[in-house]
Amino acid sequence: MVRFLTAGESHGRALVVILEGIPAGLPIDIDSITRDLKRRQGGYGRGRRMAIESDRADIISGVRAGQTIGGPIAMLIENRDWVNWQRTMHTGPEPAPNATGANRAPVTRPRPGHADLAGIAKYARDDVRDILERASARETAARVAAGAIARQLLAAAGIRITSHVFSIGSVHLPEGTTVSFAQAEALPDDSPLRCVDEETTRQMIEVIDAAKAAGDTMGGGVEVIATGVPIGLGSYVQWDRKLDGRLAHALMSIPAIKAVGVGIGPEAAARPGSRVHDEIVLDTSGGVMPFARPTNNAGGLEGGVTNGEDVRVSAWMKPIATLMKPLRSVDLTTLTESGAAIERSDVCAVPAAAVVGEAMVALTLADALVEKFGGDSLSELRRSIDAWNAEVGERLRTAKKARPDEA
Ligand code: EPS
Repeated sequence: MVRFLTAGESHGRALVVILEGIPAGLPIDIDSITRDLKRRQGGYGRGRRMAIESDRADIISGVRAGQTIGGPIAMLIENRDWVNWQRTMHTGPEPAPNATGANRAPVTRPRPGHADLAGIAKYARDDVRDILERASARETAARVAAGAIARQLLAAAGIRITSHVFSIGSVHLPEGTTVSFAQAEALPDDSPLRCVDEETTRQMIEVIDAAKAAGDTMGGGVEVIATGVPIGLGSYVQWDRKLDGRLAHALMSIPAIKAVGVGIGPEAAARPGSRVHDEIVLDTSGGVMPFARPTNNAGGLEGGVTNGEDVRVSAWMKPIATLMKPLRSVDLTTLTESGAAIERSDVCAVPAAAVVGEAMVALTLADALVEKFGGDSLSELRRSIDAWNAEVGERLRTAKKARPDEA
């Protein structure tokens, strides 16, 4: 089982992640972890915090001489901003004598849309900071570090993952556009919005600029695509083994994600079956299976099982909850109506959500891969993937010949 836990507050000392279940013998490329962390920090519409941070994951266990050794992989990502927060975010009862940064007043006006109000009620805290620090999307840096390792495991099995942004607010890619894996993968790391269309990108930038000028924020939609995924991951036999459900959970758990789609998603409910289901045709071009699917409306998942096509999942993000022109709230100390608290924040973090989405899909697929093919070491895992590919291809190619003999 590939699983992970994160810890850390947005303005605490560091984020921590423990990733478990990665087989031994996987070479770890630190630079590609750093690259994913950097991609998460980018995108048009990010706030000043991203200028302070330059995220790097320090591997502190589970890897030796550049290879995984089978034990839990622990990583630490330091918050550079910590120097400005030591007198507010100290873990001891008092700040250390040499603590730096301001001693900030408690946050008392919960922001609509954030975890603030529900959090203070649930955890019996008075200072909203006790809630927002952990509810912050800063935590997703830890997920991206873990996801970067999951991605390296998947790459060893021939699976690659990419993403793109298809909408910001009401601006979206032209109706009917399908973005191929190759198109999304070709987006440069410094692409402003991870959108494949230039004109749409221009309009998205305009919408973000207008929101910023109005003290407002913007959400949008992202799609994550995985290619090279073997047929047969996940299962239909029990509700919690369905891979579409597991991917939906993984994506929905990203802060601010309000809806998830698989393949054409909600559009499938608006079309007749004849325009939804992907036909099966014979293909003798030498792939693992003698079949092809001319369309992929299902997003590579049928019955909660991968069908060998690209896995395509979408997530819709709401606008960030911190508004520079705040919505109405109530001050918890005076019980009077007042504008919600203003924390430094982003105007739009949809491109970052795409990168976090890649990480969550990578972690979920890595779990499904290890579940199906097992193995404590990479060579063991690879052997069983190769054996499966040979066996499934052979069986499906010969089945039709075998039938007359049986009669
Ligand atoms: C984020 C770090 C945060 C925010 C943002 C994402 O840093 P700070 O609060 O210091 O500016 O920029 O978080 C939120 C929008 C949120 O609602 O929590 C990050 O590392 O991605």
